[in-house]
Amino acid sequence: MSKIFISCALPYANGPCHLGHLRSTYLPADIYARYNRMINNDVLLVCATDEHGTPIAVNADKENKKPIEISKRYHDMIVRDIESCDISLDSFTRTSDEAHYKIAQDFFLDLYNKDLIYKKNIQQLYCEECSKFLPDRYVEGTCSFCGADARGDHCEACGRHLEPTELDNPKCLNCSNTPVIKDTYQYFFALSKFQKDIEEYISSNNNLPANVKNYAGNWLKDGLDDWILTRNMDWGVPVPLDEAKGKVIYVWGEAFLGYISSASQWSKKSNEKWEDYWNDYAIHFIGKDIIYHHSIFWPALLKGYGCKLPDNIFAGEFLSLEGEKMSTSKNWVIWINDFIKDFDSDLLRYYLTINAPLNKDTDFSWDDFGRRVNDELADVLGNFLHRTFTFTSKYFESKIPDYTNPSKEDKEFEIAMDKVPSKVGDLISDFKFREALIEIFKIAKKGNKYFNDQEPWKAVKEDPEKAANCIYLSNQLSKILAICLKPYIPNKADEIAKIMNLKTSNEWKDASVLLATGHEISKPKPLFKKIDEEIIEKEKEKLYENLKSDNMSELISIDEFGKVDIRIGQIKEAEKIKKSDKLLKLQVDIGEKVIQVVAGIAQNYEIDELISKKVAVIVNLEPAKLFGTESQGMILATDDSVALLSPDECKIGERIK
Ligand code: B3M
Ligand code: ZN
Repeated sequence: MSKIFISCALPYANGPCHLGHLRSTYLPADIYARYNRMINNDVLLVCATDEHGTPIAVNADKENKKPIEISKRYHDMIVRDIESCDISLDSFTRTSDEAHYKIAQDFFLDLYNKDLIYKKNIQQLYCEECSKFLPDRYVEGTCSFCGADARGDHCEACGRHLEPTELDNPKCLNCSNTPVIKDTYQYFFALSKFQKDIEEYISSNNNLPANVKNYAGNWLKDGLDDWILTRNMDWGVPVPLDEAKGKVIYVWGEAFLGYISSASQWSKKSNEKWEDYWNDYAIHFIGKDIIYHHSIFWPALLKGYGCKLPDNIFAGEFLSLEGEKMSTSKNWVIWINDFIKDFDSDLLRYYLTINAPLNKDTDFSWDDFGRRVNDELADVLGNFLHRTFTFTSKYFESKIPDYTNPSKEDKEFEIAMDKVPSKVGDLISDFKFREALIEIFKIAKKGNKYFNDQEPWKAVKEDPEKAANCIYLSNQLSKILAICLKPYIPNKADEIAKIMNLKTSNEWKDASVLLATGHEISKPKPLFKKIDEEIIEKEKEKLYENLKSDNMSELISIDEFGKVDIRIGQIKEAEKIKKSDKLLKLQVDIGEKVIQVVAGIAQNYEIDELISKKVAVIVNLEPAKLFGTESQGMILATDDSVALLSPDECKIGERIK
């Protein structure tokens, strides 16, 4: 038995969890943890909420609350979300815990005493109105390289780090005044000293998957720069030096220690040493956007401290939604809590795993979700189990029948299913979670075919031995399924085990222990219901409605509301937008040109009815993309009707004041 330290990236306590978090991080970590427990490895699965950083502090300011109130609110929601998806964490703590502060400060001091953290004079933006320096998100402006809106010292659009002088028109987020550049100092981590070590770590570690190696390799090529490790602000872990009043450790400089502080709080309770787990095998499950932090920055910090580096880093790629990038600010997202209200978490766990391998970007689509639940969970898996169990109870008094004189087909089927547990196990060990699940479904499909071919409903009268063999083997496979599915869909797997009265289904090796003839099963019940198309349609509508009603204004930014330019336009063409029940793509003549506008009016008008109608349209908007379709304007509409104007009332292109 070996010990395994597994961590999930720490979610920011700045919002609840959505499907993206689940797919890239928690679910794969949980599948891996559950499987390893089943093969009797000793697993420690840890996580915590990441509670510092400027976004949380800025949100607190906005709501006139303390940051800890905000982070507590979201911590509680995240706990709820994670529990509702059965992520089997051993410890889930907070980076605002006292234990975390102590560990993070000791770690900082250790590196400081080794001169790996040093003080340096720099210039930063300072708001004279608010009498404070403006770290990260506390300042907004435009990037002097690409002209995009940028926050703090980083431009999201071009990905550049920005020096204070490289942010044009900077404004204090709090008071909108223009900050000045002022001398100050911060502490830096001597990351550049670790170039060789990290190169060696990345190139010699054969566990690391290709995406991690590639990303890390690219950054290493450019040479590592020292990292600024502190900020002037109140919210965070204070820099543990008397001279550094008013400074905190940068959130990324202490968040990693959350893995350790979570584990050490677990140690206190369990009286076991988390270090034993870390030293045996440590793996981080993360999203691909934080590969840099985990493959370079964190190993360098650990190296500096003198600690063993993680054995593996597993980075899940992104999940999009209905073909578009997820965006919490635009509410283009499915929150776990909303999903769980309508569907079993196991359905979600299944879909997010089978949908694509983790090392590929993938998409959540409601239609595809419905299809997979119906065609795969219900028709393949559910059908096989249900017919096996009902047949057992109907014709064999709910008892596993004898297995005698197996036919060629029986033997072939038996051999095929015997191989499944080890094949699936090997794939999971190799992080091929989807491929392993596909193997499970392949054998369930085979089971259905075997059952059909044996025709036990006929055989039971004509050739009872044949029927008995079929039901015997089908039950053996059902048991294998109950066990092999457990890392993926733990609740459903337990339901199968319950129907089968399995005494042991917690260990992988149970899959290879045969059910004895005469073993009695319980009354069967259908395990997977099909989802009606109507329900899927409703979910889709909800998604688009939420986007439209609450967040249209964020999709389309008008420079200043007073300058809005409304013109009379005439609809020339209209067509439906795929995947949407409400949106139409319109070509609107506004006099000097024809513009394309996306409008959510499909339920209220027939397409024909709209052609050549005049409408009021805002024309000076930045083009926005709605579901892959560019919109260059916005039709003025009330809740359910577009402002259609009678033809002779006004001229095309005329401006409405
Ligand atoms: N809190 C979340 C993220 O960037 C960030 C992870 C910290 S892991 C130490 O996805
Ligand atoms: Zn200010």
